[in-house]
Amino acid sequence: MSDLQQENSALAAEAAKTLLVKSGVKKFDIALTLGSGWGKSAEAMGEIIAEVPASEVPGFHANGVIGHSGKLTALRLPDGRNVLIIGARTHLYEGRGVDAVAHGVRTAHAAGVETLVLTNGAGGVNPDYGVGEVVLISDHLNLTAVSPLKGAEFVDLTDLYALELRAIAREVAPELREGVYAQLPGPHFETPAEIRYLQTIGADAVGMSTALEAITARSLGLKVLGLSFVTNPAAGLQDEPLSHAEVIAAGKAAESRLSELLTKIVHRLP
Ligand code: 8IG
Repeated sequence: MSDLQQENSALAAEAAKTLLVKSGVKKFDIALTLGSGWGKSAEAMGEIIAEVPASEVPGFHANGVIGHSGKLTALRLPDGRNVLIIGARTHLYEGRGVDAVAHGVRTAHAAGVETLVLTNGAGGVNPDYGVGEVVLISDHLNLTAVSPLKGAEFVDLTDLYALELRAIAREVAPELREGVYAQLPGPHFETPAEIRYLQTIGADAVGMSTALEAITARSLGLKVLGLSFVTNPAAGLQDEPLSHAEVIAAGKAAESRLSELLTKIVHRLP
């Protein structure tokens, strides 16, 4: 392991220890990262055993984006498994670098997690997608021009979004369509020309998270499930300009539906 990687995993181990001590559990089994629209999803899933502000966990930052909670929550599922809810995702556009983006996933791994559920709010690139639709991520396009990995770490990303977990999600919600998620660095939305380009190269949804986290997770041996909540048609696919307010409103409208869906899926995870 390189010095840089050692630093990353030491910080993750410190963060994991803080979370385990504050929650009084030996390990976490499942971790969830909640994106735009998904913020309320945790509450119905299990019993809250601890809520920790991001500022109290080494390497985490309250990111100040409305629609993101800025805290980490420990839950106990009805079957006794422990879930870590990461409501404090760091985005690449915050400018803290790719290690800060990967830190939540590294922390989950250091806390014992083997299964990771990544959720996000996304723009619909596929013109068939409706606002409010949830899409099961089948694959991604990492268009950030960076990797969370350093050195000669040639990680295979075939079936990065585990077939087994996607099958479970479809059993719970047969209406879910699968699609390819493109991560761009943001923070600006795309131009209509960029959306036409994304359509050409095979993207169905576009956002500013998830792909880098999924790569980190795979490098650590975690199983990944990804879910996109379509909050807006991507640029040029509707008459109005895009706004963050639109994203927040779509999230509010879908809150309880997303919570129910995610609860059902998490309860069925192996
Ligand atoms: I929510 O249309 C959400 N996040 N890049 N484009 C990008 N990110 C997004 C979008 C979108 N909607």
